[in-house]
Amino acid sequence: DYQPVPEDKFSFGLWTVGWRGVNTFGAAVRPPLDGAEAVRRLADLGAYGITFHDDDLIPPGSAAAERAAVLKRFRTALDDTGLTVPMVTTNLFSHPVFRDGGFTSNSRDVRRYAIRKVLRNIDLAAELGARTFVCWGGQDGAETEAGKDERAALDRLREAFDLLCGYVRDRGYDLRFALEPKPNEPRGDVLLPTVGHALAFINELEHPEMVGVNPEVGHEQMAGLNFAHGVAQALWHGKLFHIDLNGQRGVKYDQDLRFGAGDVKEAFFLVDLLETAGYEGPRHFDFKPPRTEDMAGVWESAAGCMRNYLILKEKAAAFRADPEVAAALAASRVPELARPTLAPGESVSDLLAEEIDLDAVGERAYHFERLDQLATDHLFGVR
Ligand code: 3MF
Ligand code: MG
Ligand code: MG
Ligand code: MG
Repeated sequence: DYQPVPEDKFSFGLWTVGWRGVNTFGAAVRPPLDGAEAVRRLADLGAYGITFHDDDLIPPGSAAAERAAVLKRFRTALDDTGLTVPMVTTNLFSHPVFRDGGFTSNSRDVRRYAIRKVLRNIDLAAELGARTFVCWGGQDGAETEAGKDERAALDRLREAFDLLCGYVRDRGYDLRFALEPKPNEPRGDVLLPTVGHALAFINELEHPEMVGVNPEVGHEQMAGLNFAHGVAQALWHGKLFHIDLNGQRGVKYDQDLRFGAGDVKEAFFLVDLLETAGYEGPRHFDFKPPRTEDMAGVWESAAGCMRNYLILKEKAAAFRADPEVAAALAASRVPELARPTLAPGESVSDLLAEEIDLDAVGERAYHFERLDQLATDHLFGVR
């Protein structure tokens, strides 16, 4: 049971199952994972897609022949398994040239190189049929205020996205961009720290319709924010182009736990939201199997991400179908919020003419605790 199938649209970054466990204080603990091997293993587990940074798949500095050979092996594995590449992304953070960022490095030659690197990768994304191109600008940030002109950085970021959107249009690619916000790490402060910042930035672009967000569970939680609320707002703006699912425990370093580990209750309401709000994109896992694991543990961890999603999906559906929950929702006046505050044809004068019994309405309770306990009972499996 809870066996994933391609229709569930689960996808994984090659850099997740391929993470060798290097951290700030520790060396690699696992061997490199070949891209074609990852494709076969993920397909066996029931996933439908694999995503990658250019450098995850093709070792940086590869000669043209080597690049072609790697791609051929990867494509063969895709063809053999039916796994897709729904999203591609670019590494603008590992190489030392990106120590002050990519699109917003103070160095103009680095910015030009970053855009070039992305343009080449966009061609590859289109070639592989990807529909979403994620951009995470992890080194675009600062540790100091004096060293970075924030407003100029936003100008350069806008310049980069206007250029990239123009390129995609010129080439006629069916590709949209998704910005991935993160508050900090690796930089002390990262540009576009939250979903809200990213949504506001998108409005300033020449082609805002081509750009959305790729929120990550742990990233919003690192800022102390409610991830389900952030995703709800992205959906409300029609901007949830992609999503990075994982687990995080509170405001600390980016843990990238498997999905379901971390804040389980928020995960429950996130799945409830995705499954009821009409999100049709990939359920993409961006996690890091802990360095305590060997390769067998990596595949256990990957399977756990999908298993937990499917369990939560079942629990959330049961919560929504429960008549007692329906009654509790009504008692909490949840459906009433969907009613416009003014009825059709009413005007401000109707509103001004109205009286409210402040004493009586002030005594009204909302019974959210009972409702929330019903959700918790479903989550705990006792209903
Ligand atoms: C870092 C991330 C990134 C992005 C990736 C895709 C390395 O915290 O989450 O993973 O998801 O670059 O754009
Ligand atoms: Mg992350
Ligand atoms: Mg993370
Ligand atoms: Mg991510």
